[in-house]
Amino acid sequence: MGESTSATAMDWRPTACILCSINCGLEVRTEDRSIVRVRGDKSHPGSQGYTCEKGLRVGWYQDARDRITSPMRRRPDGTYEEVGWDTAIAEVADRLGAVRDEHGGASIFYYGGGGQGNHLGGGYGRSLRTAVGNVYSSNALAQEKTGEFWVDGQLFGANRCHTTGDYEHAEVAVFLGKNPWQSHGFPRARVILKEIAKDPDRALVVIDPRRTETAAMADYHLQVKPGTDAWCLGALLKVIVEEDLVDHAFLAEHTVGFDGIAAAVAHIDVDAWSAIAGLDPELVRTVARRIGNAASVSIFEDLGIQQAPHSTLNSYLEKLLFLVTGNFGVQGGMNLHTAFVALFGGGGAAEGGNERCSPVGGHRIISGMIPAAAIPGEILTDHPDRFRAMIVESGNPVHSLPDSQRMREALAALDFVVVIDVAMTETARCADYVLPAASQFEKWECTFFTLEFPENYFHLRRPLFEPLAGTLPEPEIHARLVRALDGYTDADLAPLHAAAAEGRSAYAAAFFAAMAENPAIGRNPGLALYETLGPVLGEGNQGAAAVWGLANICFLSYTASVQRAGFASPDDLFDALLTGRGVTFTVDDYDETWNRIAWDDGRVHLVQPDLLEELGSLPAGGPPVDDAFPFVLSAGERRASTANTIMRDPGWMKNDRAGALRMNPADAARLGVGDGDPVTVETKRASAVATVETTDAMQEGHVSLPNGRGLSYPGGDGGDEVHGVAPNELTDEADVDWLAGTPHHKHVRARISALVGAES
Ligand SMILES: Nc1nc2c(c(=O)[nH]1)N[C@H]1C(S)=C(S)[C@@H](COP(=O)(O)OP(=O)(O)OC[C@H]3O[C@@H](n4cnc5c(=O)[nH]c(N)nc54)[C@H](O)[C@@H]3O)O[C@H]1N2
Ligand SMILES: Nc1nc2c(c(=O)[nH]1)N[C@H]1C(S)=C(S)[C@@H](COP(=O)(O)OP(=O)(O)OC[C@H]3O[C@@H](n4cnc5c(=O)[nH]c(N)nc54)[C@H](O)[C@@H]3O)O[C@H]1N2
Ligand code: SF4
Ligand SMILES: [Mo]
Repeated sequence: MGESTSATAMDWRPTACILCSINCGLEVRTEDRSIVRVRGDKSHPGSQGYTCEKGLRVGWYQDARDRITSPMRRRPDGTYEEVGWDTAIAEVADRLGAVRDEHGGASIFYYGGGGQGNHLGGGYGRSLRTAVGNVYSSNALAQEKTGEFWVDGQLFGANRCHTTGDYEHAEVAVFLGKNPWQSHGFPRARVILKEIAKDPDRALVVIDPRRTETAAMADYHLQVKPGTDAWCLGALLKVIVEEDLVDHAFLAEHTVGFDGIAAAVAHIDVDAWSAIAGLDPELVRTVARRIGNAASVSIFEDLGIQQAPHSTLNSYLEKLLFLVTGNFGVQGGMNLHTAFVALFGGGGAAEGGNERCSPVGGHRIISGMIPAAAIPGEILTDHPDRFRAMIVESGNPVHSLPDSQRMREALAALDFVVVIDVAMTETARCADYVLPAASQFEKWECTFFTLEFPENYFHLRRPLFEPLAGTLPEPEIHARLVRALDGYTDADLAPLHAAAAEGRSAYAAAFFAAMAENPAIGRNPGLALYETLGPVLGEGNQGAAAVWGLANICFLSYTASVQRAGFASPDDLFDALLTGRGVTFTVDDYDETWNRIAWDDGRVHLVQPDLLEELGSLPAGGPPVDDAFPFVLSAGERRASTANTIMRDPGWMKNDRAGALRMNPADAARLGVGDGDPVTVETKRASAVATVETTDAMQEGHVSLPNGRGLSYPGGDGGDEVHGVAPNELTDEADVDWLAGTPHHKHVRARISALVGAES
């Protein structure tokens, strides 16, 4: 291309992929306001140059043609008009203030705070929540992971005790309702999967009703019938106990309650339970022995069990499997990791918490989150404590939560809704005001998905571009709203401005003193940093300021681990992060896991009576069948061209734009349809038209649709184009786990029929 080498080297700028929780480090080249070239960043400690095909296409996010470039206000007729920022801030603050003053801050609900690539804005949003007196909140984690967090809180004492696998070293890696080939979930997933698959001394186990890309590589594929994991896991545990494959030394030293577990699985008939799960009992025994005899086992549980029947019980049985075999706190096994910022925590059996309930339905609040599926029920009622207003920040609940129709009704019933987003999303179209955010490449940004062990990584990204004209980064939006709502004044900030001018150590002293002494600062630490430390970080760096505070908390929480990573002080860590490259912020020994247990006795408490009771009363014939709806629809499969609703421009997809309904050829033959044919998919809530793709990777009776389809995007003729089925038009808010309220998105009962003649 005729450029000099040095110019080329300078042109590649560090950033990260924003399409899944792994956030692979990228190096990109830009032109004007676009990302034009992408490659993996070899210097990133987690991804080490790795990307999947999606990361290379991340420019489609930055170039989206549906960005909002002005605050939008809804007119009485439902259309939107552009208003200036000063007007929007004044009116949004006014309306939130009015709801707060009339009904109390507890009536203002907060949803979201970030997607797969952006948590910093939600961090700054804490101040807005404080200013309006917000009490109740939720986000996407409360429709997938809260059951698992609750189980962690029981076993280890606190919900923050999150287990992570060590797939790089595991002799046996088990993927339970998880297809890492497509969905990742751990760094360099495809590389590591291939390594395990080709090593004769290691084994890959996949538990999935579908022959996924991962299952096709596996040594053992337990191809369960959809919704029968509790039986499959119960049978595996029974074999391990019955054949004495448990690690007695480990159990004696580190756990309490194993006798209770042995008693609870005694009734399990391995042959019968395997049959219910559609499995050969000999294969179940073989896999149990492989797990029981391995030097190390790591297990990844994900949506295939978390969004399916017996969700929380499944999480519990999964953890018992690695615990009774002693695969915890060891290399290649499961461990408790650090967190740059606690993305979830708040509760656990040893620390109280998990005791609060939602104000209307009395739903269990886990790690501070109301079950996301319960939100409409907290609004569509005349209960005096119902939610009256909602702030949505970087979330698309109308599209992503069960029963989109009900969610739209709920938003319409509120006194006030404000959405902060980059696009006029399905949710934004239900708001009174939409505030346009700068994109994730137009501001300092990061995620708090710091879930690795023994080395853990954090990546603070520099902006690649100025904010698009008319948009603002979230800290600026929050700072303006908080000022309008009386959060703090210039007088509160003056001493911090003065200290910031003197340097970092004077600033630190002044900041921590102000936090303790001045409630206006104590309520708004992130924004106070943004306003006072931010300006001295250098031109364009203001948005990084709150991370200085977070680096201090991280250093205090994990001092030895941060020091082992080579940082002698919080400022050392912060300065490393300001380079905009991924950083290893903690280094641990496997033993460190034991220091992280929250129970006073330092042991794992194995018995959870409610879940053992659920295990004991599983229906003898397996999950109920509904003859009116003979298919099980998994609504929301991860594929090569899905990325939640982050990519709105259909142009980013290389294939499968319509988001095919995958189906076994025998089912298709019975229905008289073939590849590319339209069918009607009906559930008890709604019906939709989908396009068939036949594949023997699906078992009979099981069909699947991808996640993230059915988005509106401006088409060529000025109108909106929609590609594929929005999965939650078909789901029901009532189909949820009894304990955690997680929805059964992977297990939606459906009826399918061929669309013939004029209709098609
Ligand atoms: N390409 C891509 N990657 C992504 C995302 C994306 O949108 N696209 N999203 C990211 C997000 S937010 C998440 S949470 C993760 C989710 O990652 P995964 O959980 O891996 O994703 P899914 O494909 O939804 O579900 C996993 C598997 O569950 C299986 N399954 C369905 N029913 C059952 C059942 O009854 N039992 C069992 N055992 N399995 C069942 C499905 O066949 C599927 O293979 O992916 C992340 N990564
Ligand atoms: N039926 C079914 N439903 C599902 C799933 C399923 O498998 N099946 N999967 C579920 C899962 S696991 C998840 S995690 C959720 C995900 O669903 P959501 O949490 O709703 O999130 P995302 O689709 O990731 O989109 C986040 C929002 O952030 C916006 N955004 C992007 N960049 C920025 C920014 O810089 N600032 C701001 N303010 N906004 C920005 C995007 O436009 C989008 O509206 O979906 C869930 N829904
Ligand atoms: S989608 Fe995930 S695995 Fe793929 S490049 Fe992006 S962050 Fe990496
Ligand atoms: Mo997710």
